[in-house]
Amino acid sequence: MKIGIVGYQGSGKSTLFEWLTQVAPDPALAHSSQSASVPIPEPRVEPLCAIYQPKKVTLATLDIVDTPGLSRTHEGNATRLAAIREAGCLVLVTAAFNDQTADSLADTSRFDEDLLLADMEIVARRIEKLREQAKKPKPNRDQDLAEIAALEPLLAGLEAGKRVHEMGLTPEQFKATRSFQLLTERPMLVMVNLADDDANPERFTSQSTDRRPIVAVPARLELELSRMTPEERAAFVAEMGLSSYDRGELLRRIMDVAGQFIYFTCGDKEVRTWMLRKGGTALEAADNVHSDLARGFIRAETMKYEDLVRLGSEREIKAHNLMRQEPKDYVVQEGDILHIRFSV
Ligand SMILES: Nc1nc2c(ncn2[C@@H]2O[C@H](COP(=O)(O)OP(=O)(O)OP(=O)(O)O)[C@@H](O)[C@H]2O)c(=O)[nH]1
Ligand SMILES: [Mg+2]
Repeated sequence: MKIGIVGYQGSGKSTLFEWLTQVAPDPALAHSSQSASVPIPEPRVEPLCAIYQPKKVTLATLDIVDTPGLSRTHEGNATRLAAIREAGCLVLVTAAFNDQTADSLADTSRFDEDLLLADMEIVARRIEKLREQAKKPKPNRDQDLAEIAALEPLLAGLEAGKRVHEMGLTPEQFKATRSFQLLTERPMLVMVNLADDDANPERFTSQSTDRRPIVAVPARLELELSRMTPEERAAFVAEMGLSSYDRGELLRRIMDVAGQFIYFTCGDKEVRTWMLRKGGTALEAADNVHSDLARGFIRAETMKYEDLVRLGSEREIKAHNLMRQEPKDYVVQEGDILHIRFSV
């Protein structure tokens, strides 16, 4: 899953990128984009390792992409927006340091508008082209008219300020817009980038809703803290009376906003976390691990993380009848541990 870090110039995107990925941004790539793959820290892995004693632990990853900042004058933004289109989820960084506090949530609506305008332009152009085509009698004219009928309400929604993600798409609209990579189709998390000494992040986070999730983090401070040894960090945080934000927690929040969750595969060889879209099935989970497992899928032996850790072993899980046999179309739940049974 690709996560695009987006925002206006100088809002702290590269700072956030470096903190999250621990990879220093290459200045030579400042005008295009730069990505790094980050394992998502998972606190439940340690108790699982105590049970399975695996040789290896592997964590699911997010691909974090640092993108060039948009200009507030709109000049040159089209090419910058192109760098965002690949991302499945956006993290919008807005600056609340250096006296930019007052403006930082207004920036989210401004940024929304920039994305909405870009989407409107694409959809409007397509409708116009279809209307031109439909003037002439031609074999697939009905198809063109159907596409116009699908796209018009979408355009009206965009014009009313609704993001595609919020509206949802009908199957016809999905088909008609698939190749456009519309920008407002992606879920978005707002990250308010706080000054080092900001003592009142609640004024931002209290405005967080499901529709518009908001976190507030002092990215530069967190980056500096992440460069210290744990002892130095603890001393510094205590001395300055800071509360430091957990990097893993932010990565998991991003994953959640991106519509993904964690499930596990466990054995004495490997304990591993995997990411799946919410609503994903056992067959998709199997395919994630290996396409052979999906092709030869028989069933998924499934238990809950909490049950396993409470009971301490798979033997106890079975003794309590808590190992379920699930079919292909079982909707995998957050925290499920799967053993995929398959034939070759
Ligand atoms: N005080 C403060 N300064 C910050 C913070 N985050 C970033 N900065 C500073 O703001 C400047 C811009 O930060 P970057 O991370 O390069 O911003 P950017 O969004 O990547 O900028 P562009 O890529 O040019 O659009 C740098 O001088 C940072 O040190 C923060 O949380 N607090
Ligand atoms: Mg940058």
